Amino acid sequence: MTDDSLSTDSKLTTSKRRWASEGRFLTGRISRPETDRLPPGQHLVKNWPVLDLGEQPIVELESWRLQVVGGVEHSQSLTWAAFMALAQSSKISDIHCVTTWSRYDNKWEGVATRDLLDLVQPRPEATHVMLTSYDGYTTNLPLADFAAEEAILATTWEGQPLTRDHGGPMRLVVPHLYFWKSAKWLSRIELLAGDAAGFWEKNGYHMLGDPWREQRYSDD
Ligand SMILES: Nc1nc2c(c(=O)[nH]1)N[C@H]1C(S)=C(S)[C@@H](COP(=O)(O)O)O[C@H]1N2
Ligand SMILES: [Mo]
Repeated sequence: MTDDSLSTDSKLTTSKRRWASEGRFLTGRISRPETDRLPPGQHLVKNWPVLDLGEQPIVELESWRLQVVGGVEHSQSLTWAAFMALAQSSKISDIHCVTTWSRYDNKWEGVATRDLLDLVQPRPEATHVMLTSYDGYTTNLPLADFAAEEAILATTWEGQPLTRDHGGPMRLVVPHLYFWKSAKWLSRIELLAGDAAGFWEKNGYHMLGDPWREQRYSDD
């Protein structure tokens, strides 16, 4: 490899190297054996239930925007075309809903949250993320969890465009947390210097929501 090729990719890899050196997004999680795949208190479903506040917004691609703001070097207001021009990834993951259903092996395509973070460059003080959606829903999570390897801003499910009832045209999927953290119809990602409660978190749900530790309610 020449010095030239090192410098051309440096813009994209700088933040990754910095995060790696800080150990910033290392959550210490390891892959689990198949027998230990279902978190405590969960049961398996084959269908995919729809859960939301009841209003499923119609978001036209022409007017769709994804804002990334707050503790970032390069805030964004991405059009659909700009979003689809970002590196596209594919992930397969399990869903764990706090209402006790889990669904295995969901195939998602979209933009890995890490690739979006490479674009915006989080500032050192950013520790948490607040997500806001087109239906007014909000939810919060630590930046390290938002940046997890499996986390994706999904535009397809099982090879088909994400349907409106499941959050189309784009939703977040953070599979290692309860599914209420996976905002449907996502419109805004704000990086914060501390934690703040979103909709369900203000209504008694856990600030983190780790299914493996059964963090359903704020006192769990
Ligand atoms: N914008 C938005 N996102 C949301 C919700 C919501 O009401 N509005 N509900 C959350 C909850 S509680 C769950 S369990 C999942 C359900 O996603 P699904 O309907 O695709 O199964 O979406 C989450 N994301
Ligand atoms: Mo939920």
